[in-house]
Amino acid sequence: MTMTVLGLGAMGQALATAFVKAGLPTTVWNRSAHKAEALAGLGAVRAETVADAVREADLVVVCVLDYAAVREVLEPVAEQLSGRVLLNVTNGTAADARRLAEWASAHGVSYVDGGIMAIPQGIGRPESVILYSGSREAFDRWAVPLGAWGTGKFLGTDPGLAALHDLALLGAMYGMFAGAFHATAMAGTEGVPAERFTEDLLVPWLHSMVDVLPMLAGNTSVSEERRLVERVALTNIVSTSAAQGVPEHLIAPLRSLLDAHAEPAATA
Ligand code: FVH
Repeated sequence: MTMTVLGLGAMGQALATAFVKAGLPTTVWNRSAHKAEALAGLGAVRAETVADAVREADLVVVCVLDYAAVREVLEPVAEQLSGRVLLNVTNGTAADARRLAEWASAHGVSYVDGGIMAIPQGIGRPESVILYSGSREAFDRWAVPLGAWGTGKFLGTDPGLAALHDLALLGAMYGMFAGAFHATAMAGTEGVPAERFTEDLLVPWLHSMVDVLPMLAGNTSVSEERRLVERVALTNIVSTSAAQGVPEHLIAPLRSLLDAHAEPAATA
C-alpha cells in the first residue's frame, strides 16, 4: 500500500505526517517544494513533480486550496492516475465533487471525496471525523490506513454527499463563531476581557445550548408566543449593539428570519 499526498499546506502536511507516523509508505509533493522538507525528515519520499509522485502510488490524496487548483494539479497526470484511487479532501461543493468524480471515471480512476471535520492539529485523533462518499469499494479498501487520520464516516456512493455535509457543518461552525465574536465584542465595550468572558461564560453557555439542538431538530417553526418573546430579546440585542458601537448586521437579519418561521396564526 503506497500513498501519495499532493498539496502540503497546513492540512496536507498533517495528513501526510499521520500516514508516515502510522508506518505507511508515503510520497509527498507540493507546488512550493520547501514545504516537503519536514516530511522528508520524518521519512516521506519527496517527489519533484506530480507525475513522479503519482507513479508508484496506489492511493492519491489531493489537498489543495480549491477545485481550480485540484484540476491544475491533476489534469496533466490524468492518464497516469488510471487504475488508482483518487481521494480528494479539498473544500468544494457537491456539484464540484460530482464533476470531478465523472472526470475520474472517464479516466479509469476510482473516486472518493472527503470532508475533513478537523483542524490540522486534530488529525490523528479518534475524535476527528472525516466524511467520505463516492466509490464504496475504494473506501473499504483504504478504510484502515485512512484510520490514521481519525474516525471515517462513509455517507454513500453519491460523490457529492461528503461535500454537502462538510459545507453544512462548516456553515454551523461559522454561524457559531460569528455569534461568539459578536458576544465578545458586546461585553468588551464595557471593558470585560475577551479571555475571561469566553472561558467563564461564553463556552459554558454555548455547551448548554448545544444540548437543546436535538429537541429542535426537524422543527424550526416558532409559535406566536415564542416569537414575541424571542423578538424582544433580538430587538434588545440589536439596539444594545448599535448603542455600544458593535456592528449589528449579523444579528439584525435574525429578526426577519424569526418572523419568516412563525407558525400561521390559528383561525377561530
Ligand atoms: N486547515 C484547516 O483547518 C481546514 C480543515 C478542513 C479542511 N480544509 C481544507 O483543506 C484544503 C487545504 O487547506 P490548508 O489548510 O492546507 O490550506 P493552506 O495551508 O493554505 O495550503 C494550500 C495548499 O494548496 C496549494 N495550492 C494552492 N493553489 C495551488 C495551485 N494552483 N496548484 C497547486 N497547488 C496549489 C498550496 O501550495 P503552495 O502555495 O504551498 O505552493 C498549499 O499546498 C482546503 O480546501 C481547505 O478548505 C482545511
